[in-house]
Amino acid sequence: MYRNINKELAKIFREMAMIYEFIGKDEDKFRALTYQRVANLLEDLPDDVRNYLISGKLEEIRGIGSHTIEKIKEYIQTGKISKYEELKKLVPPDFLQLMEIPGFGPKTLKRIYEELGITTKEELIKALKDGRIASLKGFGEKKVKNMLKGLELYEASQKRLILWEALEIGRSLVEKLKNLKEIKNIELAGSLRRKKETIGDIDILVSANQQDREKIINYFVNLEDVKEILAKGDTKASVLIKQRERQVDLRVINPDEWGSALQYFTGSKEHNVHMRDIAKSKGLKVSEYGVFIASTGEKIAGETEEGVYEAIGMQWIPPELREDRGEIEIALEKKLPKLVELSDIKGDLHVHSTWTDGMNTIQQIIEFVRERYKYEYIAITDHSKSVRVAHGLSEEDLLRQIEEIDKLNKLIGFDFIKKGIEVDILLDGSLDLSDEVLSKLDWVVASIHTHFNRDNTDRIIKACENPYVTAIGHPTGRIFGQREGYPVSDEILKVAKETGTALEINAQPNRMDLNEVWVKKGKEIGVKFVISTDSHSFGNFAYMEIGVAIARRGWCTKEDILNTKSWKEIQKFVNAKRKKFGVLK
Ligand code: DGT
Ligand code: CA
Ligand code: CA
Ligand code: ZN
Repeated sequence: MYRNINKELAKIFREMAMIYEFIGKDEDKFRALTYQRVANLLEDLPDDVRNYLISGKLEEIRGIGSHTIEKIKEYIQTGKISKYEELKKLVPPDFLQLMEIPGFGPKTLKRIYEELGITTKEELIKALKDGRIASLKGFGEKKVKNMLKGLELYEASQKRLILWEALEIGRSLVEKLKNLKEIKNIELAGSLRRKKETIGDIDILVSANQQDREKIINYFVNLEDVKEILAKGDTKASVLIKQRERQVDLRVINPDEWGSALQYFTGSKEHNVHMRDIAKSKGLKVSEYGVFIASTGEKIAGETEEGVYEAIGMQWIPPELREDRGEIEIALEKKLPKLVELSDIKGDLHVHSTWTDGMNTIQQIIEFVRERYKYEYIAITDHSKSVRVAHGLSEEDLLRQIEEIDKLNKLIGFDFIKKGIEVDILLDGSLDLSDEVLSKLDWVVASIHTHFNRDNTDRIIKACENPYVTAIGHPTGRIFGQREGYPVSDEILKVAKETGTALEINAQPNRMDLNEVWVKKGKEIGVKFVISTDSHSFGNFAYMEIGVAIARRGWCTKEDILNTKSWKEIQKFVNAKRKKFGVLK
């Protein structure tokens, strides 16, 4: 039975780390670091931690000691960790949640707690607004403004789930429901099937015979995930689940209505409304029960979604396009593009290793990726020197890394690992590493990691004009729940196209940068994109799916995405830019 115990444990270890930081004694700092590391490791295990325990492999992981293993075992056996229960009592309950918010770290909260005696979120907000916190030594107006902004972004991010999180939850529920043999068809519907970047509630659609409905609905509302039943009827139920207290709607329909119900409950509402208008003009009536001839009531489609669209004279429309952004007109002409698919992806061109802030060595990454993915190449793109928190690479470091990659590739027998960098774009738009060293690389991602408050169009344009920059990383800089993107003009699309620079669709779940709106605009003027996971650990490679979803929602075909191409083709793209700028003959 699927249960994301790795995540549950990671959350507990992360909270224990924050509590130790909050207590803030010298000997606690070390514990905080250890637990933070354990949390990262757990979150990143590609398989259930219980399998690691059984096979004895948990002990082998560097950074997981015997005390940690005891705690993990305790949690698996009892559902609790007594040390955690003990530690929790040392922190006001509201603060545990607040500590996740940028600007509200454990040290900040500790001072607010000790110096102002504040113990609840409500009091804290009041003190932020009435100037008490601003007057604390070292705080000030600016910090308070940032804290309030952080809180606002955090609260907004709590209202809707980001796609990846919702997919994980939705899929695990679908897995559980699949235990019921009475279920004939099951599918995630609503915004989750359309792969929207944020998800309000999770919709699950099931088909089954009439007499089995009750059993299915009862099974659903009694799942261990369910915190509260909001509504329960003959054909549907709504619940709040424990994870993030999210609403999940389940609908059970007849097998011969599967297509029309799936179409209806996938939405979007705007798409459905427009589609029904078209049907009406053709003398048809569309509902979740089928497509009917209006005059006679005769049912002409409903069993399959393809059949529903066909009955109205349309091509089947991929769910990601169903936003009434022109897809209906084009489907009537039967001219929809063939959207890029996850299976088209041939490699990942933004990956971090232990050379900077990644969790795994290049060798470990090679083994993992080659075992799990059918990739033809990946690029190691660690940070450059000015990103100090990530221990960025200097020119010399990078030359050493190039040597190591050469050695590793020799062992593999071909150049699987491409030599890359995520070079920092400095404030004046120049790059953090010399052209000379960049010229030795196969792939250069240039990214902004500082000065998020200014309009950064100029920096990005200047980076595009460097002959060696092959892609701009996370071009708008937004991070869900933490910060809005910096202002940047869509002039960068034009410049990317003209200079032959690719733009990244960064698939980190809290980035999704570029987003679908940018991608669609860029695609229309011929910009090339690269979908990258920006992996810092094994689990991150799976985010490729998110990036592909953004590309699909931006109407991209395989042709628009560079990393659907062979390395030879990518090299042509890289060299064309170098030739254009006269650094390659
Ligand atoms: P969300 O949950 O805010 O992320 O967005 P959706 O699209 O999942 O919306 P939701 O959960 O309210 O409804 C699921 C689908 O059901 C929606 O995409 C289309 C369909 N639907 C719901 N209400 C209506 C309605 O009033 N009219 C029409 N035509 N369709 C509806
Ligand atoms: Ca929904
Ligand atoms: Ca819903
Ligand atoms: Zn990166």
